[in-house]
Amino acid sequence: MPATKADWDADFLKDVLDGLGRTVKALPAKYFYDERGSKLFDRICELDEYYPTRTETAILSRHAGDIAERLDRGMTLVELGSGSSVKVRLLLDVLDEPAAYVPVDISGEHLEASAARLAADYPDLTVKPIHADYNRPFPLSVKGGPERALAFFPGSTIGNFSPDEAKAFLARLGRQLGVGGRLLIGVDLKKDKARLEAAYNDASGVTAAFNLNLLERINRELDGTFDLSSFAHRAFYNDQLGRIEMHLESLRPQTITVAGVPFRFQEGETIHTEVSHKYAVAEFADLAREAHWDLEETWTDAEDLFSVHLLTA
Ligand code: AVI
Repeated sequence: MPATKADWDADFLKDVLDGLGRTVKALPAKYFYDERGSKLFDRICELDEYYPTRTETAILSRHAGDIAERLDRGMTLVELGSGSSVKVRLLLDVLDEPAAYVPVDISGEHLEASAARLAADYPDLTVKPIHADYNRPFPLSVKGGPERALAFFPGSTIGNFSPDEAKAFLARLGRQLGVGGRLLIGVDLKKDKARLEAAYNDASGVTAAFNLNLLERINRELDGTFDLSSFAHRAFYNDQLGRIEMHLESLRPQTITVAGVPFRFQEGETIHTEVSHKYAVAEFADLAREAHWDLEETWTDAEDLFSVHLLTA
């Protein structure tokens, strides 16, 4: 994990130069989440078209008691990509004397502010934020051993990995927690294409702003020269691969530079910025099994839009 701000910037620069230098240009989606990007994502979660957040919240609210009953007293709750730490409150409200809450997030300022708010609202809870990219190993110690560890990975963020990456990530997480560790994970389900595409093409343009903010961030932090008005947000469902793809399309032929390095764009050429895979319940169960997790329970909503799974390592 990068240790200092300069190391984070060096990683960002390296990933951007590498991604824009490819034949098919692509940027890692994790860089969406600077301060502004995190706020835009919070707004996405409240959009009418973006059903995952409210559907997952409803599932968690409805089944929180059932989830808590399956867990021991004194669990340490580790949230991967904790963002604003909103949904976790549904669990903290019902868990039997949780020992600690460990929010892990790549966005430092957002993490500190959210952790401070949560600590103020749960004065008896130990809150230990970790500023880290949870895709890489980070130090984690759980009082009482693996059986007391509950990783929480909501929001279908697992969909932002390819299936192979998701499997590797889950296998690594299982090893990190140890045998008996638990995982509560939200996974967006396959559904009607129009519904999926509307969720990533909202009428008020918040998702477009979220996508374009990546270029603004490159301009600001890496001395980039992107003209934002000459790139457009594109999002569509790829049926064959079972995923939403987000791209930024160049609206004209142009050359931009990042830290002085030039990159040529054809008109219509895109930068692939995100994948968001959707899984049938059985597909996710297979993937989890291949990553050495046992599926304990799955909860869905009445429309089968979204799923929440409890797994044991
Ligand atoms: C964080 N992640 C699960 C979101 C998703 O739906 O894939 C990110 C997002 N991108 C555009 N809208 C939301």
